This record gives sequence, C-alpha cells and structure tokens, in this order.
Amino acid sequence: MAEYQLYCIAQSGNAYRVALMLNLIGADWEPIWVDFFADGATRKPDYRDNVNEMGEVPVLVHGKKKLSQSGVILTYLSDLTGKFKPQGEDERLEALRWIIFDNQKVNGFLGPYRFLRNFAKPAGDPAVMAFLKGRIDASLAIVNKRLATHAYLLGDRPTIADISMTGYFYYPAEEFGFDIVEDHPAIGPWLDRMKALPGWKHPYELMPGYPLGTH
Ligand SMILES: N[C@@H](CCC(=O)N[C@@H](CS)C(=O)NCC(=O)O)C(=O)O
Repeated sequence: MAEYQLYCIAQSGNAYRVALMLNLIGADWEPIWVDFFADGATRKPDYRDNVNEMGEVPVLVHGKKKLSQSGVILTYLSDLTGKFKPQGEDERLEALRWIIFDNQKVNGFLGPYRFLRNFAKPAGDPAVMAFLKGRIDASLAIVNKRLATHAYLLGDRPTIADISMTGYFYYPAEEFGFDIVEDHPAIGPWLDRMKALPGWKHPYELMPGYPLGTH
C-alpha cells in the first residue's frame, strides 16, 4: 500500500490541489476513486460516517490521519516535508490569506460555475450563472494584478498558496465557456511556471475518472 491515499476524482479542482502537491513533493501516493457523479457517493451515510462528515473530496489518508479541506491538507504536507512551505510567520499568514481567498472567491466560484455548466442536471439557471461569472471575473482580476508584479503569489518562489490557486485553472476553456489565460494576461505565464515544476501533471492525467464513466 502506498504511504498516502487520496480520495479524489479527475473532475475536482479541489482534489487536484492535493494530488498536484503529492506529485510535486514526490510522495508515494495512490488515488481512491469516488463515484461522485453516478452514485452520489459523497452524499451517502457510509462516506459521511467513515470518510468525511463534510461529504466532500479531497480526503487524504496518511497512516492514522484522515484529513479533509485542501488548505489543511496542503499545510499538513508542507509542514511535514518542508516543501512549498511559507517561511516565517508573515509568509504563513500571507499564504493562508490567499488560500482562503482562493477557496471562497476564486476556485470557490469557478468550481460551481463549471459544475453547473457541464455536469448538473438541469444545468445552472442563467441568472445564477451570470452572478457567478461576475464574481469570477472580479476575483480573477485580483489574482491577475498580483501575478503581474509577483512571479508567484507570495514572491519569487512557489508555495502551497500557488498550488491551491491552480485548482481549476488547467481545465479546458471549453468547460468554462471562457478562457482564463486569454482574459487575464499575467495568469498564463504563472501557470506555465507551475507547469514547469518537476512532477507537474494535468488533473485529467493525475486523478482517476476521466472521461466520465471510466476510472
Ligand atoms: N474547500 C474544500 C472544497 C471541497 C469541495 O467542495 N469538493 C467538492 C468536489 S470538487 C465536493 O466534494 N462537493 C460535494 C458537495 O458539496 O456536496 C476543499 O478545498 O477541500
């Protein structure tokens, strides 16, 4: 058995953050595919009682530890390995600031927008989609402004804040109906820098379940 197990699915940018971190730190890990779409597994009592009471992926298992919330998991892994770890109190708080902003307002809106567009039945109500798109544009503009003057979110070296922020950014533009990189010119070069890190992989290559119906 691998040292780490990750409950995940290829379509989840929230899970991608953790899968990417595990790969970038060269961890010995294996995915546990969750039948999220066809079976609604994360909504069932078995998953909530035995895997995650919050009914979400990702969940990381490391020995006796079972952790959810990608921000917590990234912090755990960077503390454990020293890799992609913010240095000192100021950086630690700064990373947390970007991770919370990301979870709530960047990928926190991109994820549901993409879900409602590609997977939900019925698809998202146009008024809801318009609201989410407005929030996405505003949040991506903030990230773009930051990256226009910083190679990485905290400065000149990648940290868990960057790994968190990449969540949904590498998924195909067709799935969003707009192109993050075209609309926000500082984001593309940063995504390329992240992509150049040893161990980087696309979410559809890193986690099981793509295309839908396979795993
Ligand atoms: N803030 C959480 C978000 C996790 C999350 O929302 N995961 C989605 C999959 S992409 C999920 O499991 N949703 C199930 C639900 O909300 O019922 C994290 O970063 O881990």
